[in-house]
Amino acid sequence: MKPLPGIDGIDVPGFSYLPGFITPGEGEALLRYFGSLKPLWESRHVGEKSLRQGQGTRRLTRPVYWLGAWQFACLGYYSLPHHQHEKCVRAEPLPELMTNIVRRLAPKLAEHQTATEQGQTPNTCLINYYGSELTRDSTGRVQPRDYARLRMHRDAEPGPVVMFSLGRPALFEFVDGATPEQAAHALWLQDRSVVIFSGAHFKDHLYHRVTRVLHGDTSMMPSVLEGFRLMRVSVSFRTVPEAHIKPLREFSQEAQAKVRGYVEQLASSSEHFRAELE
Ligand SMILES: O=C(O)CCC(=O)C(=O)O
Repeated sequence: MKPLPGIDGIDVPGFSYLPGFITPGEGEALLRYFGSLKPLWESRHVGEKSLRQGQGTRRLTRPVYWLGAWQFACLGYYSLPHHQHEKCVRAEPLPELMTNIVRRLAPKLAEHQTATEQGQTPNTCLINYYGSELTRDSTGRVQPRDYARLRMHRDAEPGPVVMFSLGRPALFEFVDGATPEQAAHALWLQDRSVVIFSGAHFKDHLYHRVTRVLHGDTSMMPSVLEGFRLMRVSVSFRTVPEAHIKPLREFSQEAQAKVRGYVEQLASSSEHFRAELE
């Protein structure tokens, strides 16, 4: 199926695409803010069985940063979407810049919310940094390796998913788990666009993924990690029950030990995580 180019808006039950919803000024300010964060390239949780079978940890396909609550991969976020205990570590709050845009989206969001979800606003988000890792080959030449993709998955948090896109266009696909080789819907997400999806078809039945990000001029993208060329940033907002979000010190010793290395990395540039460690 030929992907839609992402130039025109889309509004069908369960799916809205709003090109240019984020203003150029907001887009620049968001990129400056994302550039001020130090994302983590986390490793996924590996179950006991996989460990026994000799499988090591697997790195996520891209560096990430969470606001509101950090749902660490090594605590099982990606492998156990329905587990809620010891999953959400209290993180920095969303900046006003982001909450203002989400507030402007409220009327559209309300169209996607069920009667019991009305009035809820997302309280956490995952910032995905898509790009190429720059490594040197044996002759010293820089070899970019394109990591700009995200495997098929569903977001398990309740309510609609809201996503921002900034930077190079990304091919976003919905797929049926029974036939993942072909996309059920495909769309190029353009710079400064917003997507909202919800309901039985788009959120609960289909999976979604990012299969590629277009190469091209990335001069407006900030540099966030050494040896990494950033091409695109996406933000997916979620609503997590506040009762599930805990400060790290309230986690078990075992869970704290799993994430300590990451929190130490975050603490080197985050006041919030520095305080968490103390
Ligand atoms: O990068 C995107 O546009 C998709 C992000 C996404 O699916 C997610 O964060 O769960």
